Amino acid sequence: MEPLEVRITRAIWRATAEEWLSLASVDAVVVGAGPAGLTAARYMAERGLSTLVLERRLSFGGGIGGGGMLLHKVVLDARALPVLDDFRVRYRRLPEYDLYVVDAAELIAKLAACAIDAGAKVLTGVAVEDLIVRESPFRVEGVVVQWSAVQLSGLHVDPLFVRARAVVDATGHDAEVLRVLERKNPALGVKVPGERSAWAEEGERLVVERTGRVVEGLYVAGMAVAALNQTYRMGPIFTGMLLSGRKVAEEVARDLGRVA
Ligand code: 48F
Repeated sequence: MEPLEVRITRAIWRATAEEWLSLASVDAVVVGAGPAGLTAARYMAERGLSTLVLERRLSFGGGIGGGGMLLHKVVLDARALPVLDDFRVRYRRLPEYDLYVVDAAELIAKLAACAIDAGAKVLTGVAVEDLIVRESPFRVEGVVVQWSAVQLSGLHVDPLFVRARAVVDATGHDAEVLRVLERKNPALGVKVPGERSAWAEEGERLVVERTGRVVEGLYVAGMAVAALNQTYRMGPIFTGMLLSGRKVAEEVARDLGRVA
C-alpha cells in the first residue's frame, strides 16, 4: 500500500473530482447558506431537485450565529412552527411576548443537517461572483464560481461555472447576485435599492410576500428580497426567513415541474 500521505491526497482529489463532475450541472443553485438558503435547499432537495448550496464562508448559518446582538437566542412567531417541526428544531414559547425562542446554534445545525440529509449538497468556501446568462429572451442559466480564498487574495484567477435551471439569491442584506444582475445586465432595468430602516412586523410580512422569481431562471429569498424591494429590516426574528425559503422552494419546484 502507498504511504498514508499519498492516499490522503489521492482520496481527496478523487472524491472531489467525482462529485464536481455532476455538480457542474444541477437543477438548482442556492447562493448563501443562511436561514433562507438552507430552508430553501431542504425543500427543493426533498422534491427531488438536485440542489447545490454555495457558501462563501467556511461555516453555515449566515446571520443566525450572531443571535440578537450576540445573545445566543433568536425568536420566531407561531407561523414558523411547521418549519421548525420539519427541521426538528426545539423551541420555547414565551406567552407574555407571544413569541417562540430558539437557540442560534441549534437552528444553524439543524437547518444545515436537514438540508444535507434531504440530499442538498453544501459547499463552503465557494463564492458566486457572476451569472451565466442567455439573451433573446433573457434568462439566467447558472452561476460563475470562485474560491473565496482566491477572492480574498486579490489574485487574478479565472473562475469556473455551474449550470442550473434555477438560481436562488439567498445572500442576505447585500443581495450580491441581484447586484450582479443590476450592474452587468442594465438593459433589464432591475434595481436593487437596498433595504429600509426597521419595522419588524411589516418587514416580516413583506419579505415573504415578495419572495419569488425576479427574471427567468433567477429567484430571490430572505433579506435579499428586502434589498430588492426596499422593504423594512426586522432584526433577530426569523419567521420571515424560514417562510421565504420554503416559498421560494415551492415556486422553483413548480416552475421546474416538481409539484409536491
Ligand atoms: O445573511 P444571511 O443569514 O441571509 P438570509 O438567509 O437571513 C438574514 C438573517 O440572517 C438576518 C436578518 C433576518 O432577521 O436580518 O440578517 O437572508 O445569509 C447569507 C449567506 O450568504 C453568504 C453569506 O456568507 C451568508 O452566509 N453569501 C453572501 N454573498 C455570497 C455568499 C456570495 N456571493 N457567494 C456565496 N455566498
